[in-house]
Amino acid sequence: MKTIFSPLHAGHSGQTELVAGAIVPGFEKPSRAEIIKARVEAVKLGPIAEPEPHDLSAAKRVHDAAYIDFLPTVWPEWEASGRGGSAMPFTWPTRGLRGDVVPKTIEAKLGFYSFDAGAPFVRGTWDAIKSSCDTALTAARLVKEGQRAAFALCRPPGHHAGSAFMGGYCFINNAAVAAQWFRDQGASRVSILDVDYHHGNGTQEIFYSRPDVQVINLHGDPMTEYPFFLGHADEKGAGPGEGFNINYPMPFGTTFEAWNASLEDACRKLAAYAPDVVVVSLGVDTFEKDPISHFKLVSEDYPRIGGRIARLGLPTLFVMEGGYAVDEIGVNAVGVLTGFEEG
Ligand code: OKP
Ligand code: ZN
Repeated sequence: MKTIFSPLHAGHSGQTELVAGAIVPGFEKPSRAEIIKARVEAVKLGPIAEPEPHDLSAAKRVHDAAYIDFLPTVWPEWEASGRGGSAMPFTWPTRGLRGDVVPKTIEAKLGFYSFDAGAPFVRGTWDAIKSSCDTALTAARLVKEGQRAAFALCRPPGHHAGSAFMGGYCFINNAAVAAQWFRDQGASRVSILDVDYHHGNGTQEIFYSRPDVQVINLHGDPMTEYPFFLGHADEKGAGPGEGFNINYPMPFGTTFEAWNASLEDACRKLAAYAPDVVVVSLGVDTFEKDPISHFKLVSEDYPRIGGRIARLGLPTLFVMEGGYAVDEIGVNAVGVLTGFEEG
């Protein structure tokens, strides 16, 4: 299958994050994408091409227009204000505060458009966000034009970004933008299968009241795992979307056997929905050696995941999300893709 990759991801580099009370270098770093790209080349998965630029109208189909227009202003305003380090918020309009007035200070605007401090900006961040979204849209077009599958090697990831908020390394929800683009191109139904270790809260929020996009998530139980405030099994969709959101929260220590039982159930529900296309939010932070996660999958499991997805027999867009064990991220992510091609 063809891979879409943009070198502009590399400008989103040197961000810092807060971990257990300490400011540390970010886990979501450029080498992640470079190592996956090197593995795509090593196993000869297929050609690699750069994304075509798109205007922001596709992103605005799932995100608030003011939110999208805010993103390119963040770094210039942060820098002009004399602030240093990575641009990130400190204050959020949580319960008891006003969430209906956009303040004027850049740090406060970041709080207005975030759910955590986990999506830091540096100088190259906007160009990386834009190229990541373009990567998903360009790969989506390959699938629309008849390819069985395509790989959007997106960085930064997207599944924590909601209609009007960033967080958890995510800014634009690449998978959601692609799913909506398929709908706008004539697909009747789209399924999003999110196998990243973390719950895709942004994707869930975007499609929660809609029957035309089925959202399925396999992830660490939010009672004990980030993003904590969404991802429970009783979140099944609202109104016309009732029944079209499906969550599989799993405990720390989950091995492939138990994880795969959830995948099997998910694939049956997906097949019953009979979508025209599947968008896979592909995270490999379920890996046993992932530095921020707590599942126990091993490298041999990833091709089996790809094989199961292939047996759905549906056009499939893979969109890269998380995975922080950089030494094995290429083997694991591309393992899903080679397993798909052999399945
Ligand atoms: C992004 B993706 C703070 C820990 C927060 C954020 C994880 C974001 C994961 N001490 N970690 O779903 O892989
Ligand atoms: Zn994750």
